[in-house]
Amino acid sequence: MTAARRFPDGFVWGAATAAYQVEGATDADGRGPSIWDTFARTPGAVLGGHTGDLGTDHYRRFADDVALMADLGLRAYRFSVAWPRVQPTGRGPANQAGLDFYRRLADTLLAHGIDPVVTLYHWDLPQPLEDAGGWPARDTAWRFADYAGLVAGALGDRVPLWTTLNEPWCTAYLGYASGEHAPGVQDPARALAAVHTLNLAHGLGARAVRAAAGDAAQVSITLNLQVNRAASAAPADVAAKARLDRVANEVFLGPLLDGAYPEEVVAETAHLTDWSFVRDGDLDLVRTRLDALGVNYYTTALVAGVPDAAGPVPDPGGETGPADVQAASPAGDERPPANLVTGVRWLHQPGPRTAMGWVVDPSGLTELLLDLHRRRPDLPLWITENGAAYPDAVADDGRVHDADRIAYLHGHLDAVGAALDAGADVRGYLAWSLMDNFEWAYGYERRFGIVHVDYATLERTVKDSGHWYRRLATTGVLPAPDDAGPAADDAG
Ligand code: PNW
Repeated sequence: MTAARRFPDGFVWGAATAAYQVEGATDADGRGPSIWDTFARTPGAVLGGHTGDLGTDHYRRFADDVALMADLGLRAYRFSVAWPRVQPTGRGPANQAGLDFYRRLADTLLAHGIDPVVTLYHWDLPQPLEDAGGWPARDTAWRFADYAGLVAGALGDRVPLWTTLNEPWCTAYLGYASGEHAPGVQDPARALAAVHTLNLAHGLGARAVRAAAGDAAQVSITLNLQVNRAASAAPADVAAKARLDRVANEVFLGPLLDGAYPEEVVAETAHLTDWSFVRDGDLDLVRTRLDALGVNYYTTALVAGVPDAAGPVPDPGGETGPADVQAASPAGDERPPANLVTGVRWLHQPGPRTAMGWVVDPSGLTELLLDLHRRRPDLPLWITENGAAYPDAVADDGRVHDADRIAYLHGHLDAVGAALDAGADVRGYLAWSLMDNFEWAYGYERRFGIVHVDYATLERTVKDSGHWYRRLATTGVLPAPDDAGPAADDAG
C-alpha cells in the first residue's frame, strides 16, 4: 500500500458558491435587476426555464449553511457579492441593506473560524449597466471600480483575500460571443472589447480595493485557464493550440502579468476587430500588484488544425467566416464554446465524462499549476473552483452515494498534490460547490454540490463526497476514495 498523501500544514480547505446561483431573494432589501434576471426570463435561454429567483435560499438560510460548513471542517468560504444588491442601478451610493447582508455573512463565517474569500463579480451585472453598453463599453470598468471600493470599504477588515473577477473568459465569450450566458449577445467583436474592459476593471478594481481596505489588502483574480493539447506534433496542430491558448488564456494573462496583449492575437482576430478599444495607458491601468491567482479547473481539450484554414479567414462573409465562429460555440460537446480564432477543431477525447459532458482529466491540473509556477514562481496559487456534476439522488437510506464525485475529487486533489511535490505554491483548495445550485444555462438540472439540495423542500443533505471531504479537511491527508463514508463520520 502506498503512503497516503499529506497536504502542507496551513493548506486551506474550503468550498465555493456564487451569489446568483444560491442566494435567491432577488427582490429583497432593495436589490436591483441583473443581466441574469433578464436572461433567465428569456424563453429558451435556460434549461427548464429555471431562474435564480429562489436559488437555494442561501440569502435567508446563510446562518444554517455556515453552521454546516463548520461541521464539514471548512476553513474558507468563497462567495460572491451581488453588485445589484450594493448598487441597484450599477452606480451611485451604496444600498446599505445590501452591504449589511454580506457583513452579517462575513461575521457569521468569522465566528465559526471560516475565512470569507470574496469575489466581487461573478456575472451578475446590474441590468442598467448592460443597457448602457455592458462589458464592451469602457465605462463599465470605472463603474466596477466604484462598486469594488464600496464593498471593500464595508468589509475590508473582515476579508483576507479578495477576487476582482470570476472567469472573465466566460463573461466575455459566453456572454457576448456564443450568447450562452447573459446578456446572450452573439457578436465576437464586442466580446473582444469586453475582454479589454474586464482587464481594465480588474486593474481599477484592485486599486479601489486597496484604496478602501488598505494597501495590505490581498487581491487576486480567478481565471478559467484552458488546458489545450495539440492532437499531434504536426505544425498545423501545434499552431492551432497556440492560437487557442492566446485568445482564451493569454488575452488575460498577458496584460495581467506582463502588461501586454500577445501581438499575434491582434492579427489572428483582425477579421473581427482592429483592437482600437485599447488606448494609450490602458495596460498600465490593468497591470497592478497581484497577491494571488485563482485557478478554476474542470477539464482539458484536444485540438487540431483545420486543413486549408490555418489563419484568419480572408472573407468574413464566406463559408468559414462568422458563421463558423458562431457554430463553434455550443456547450457540452467536443468543442468548447466561443472559438474566436479560425482553423481550430476540437477532437473527441476518450475517457469518463461528467454530467456536463466534460472529460475527466486530472493531469491537466498538475500541468497548469506547474506552468503558472514556472512563469511566476512568486505568485501564490489557489484552486478557487474544482468539482463535477453527476446525476445525484437521495437513496432509500437517506444518503447521496456519489462515488463518481469522490473519484473525481480524489483524482484532482492527487493532481494538486503532485504539483505541490514539484514545487508549485498552492495555498488552498475551494471545492465547487458547497451545495447544488443554479448551474447557469443548465438551471437546476446539473448538481455540483458536495451537499445535496432538495429543490422541493430546500433541505440540505451532505453527500458521501461531503463526508469524504470533511475527513480530508480535518486531517490534511487525502483519504482513499472508499474511505470515510458517512458511517465512519457518524461514528467519529
Ligand atoms: C464556472 N465553459 O463556470 C463558474 O465559475 C461557476 O459559477 C460554475 O457553476 C462552474 O464553473 C461549473 O460550470 C463555467 O463552458 C461555465 O467552459 C462554463 C464553462 C466554464 C466554466
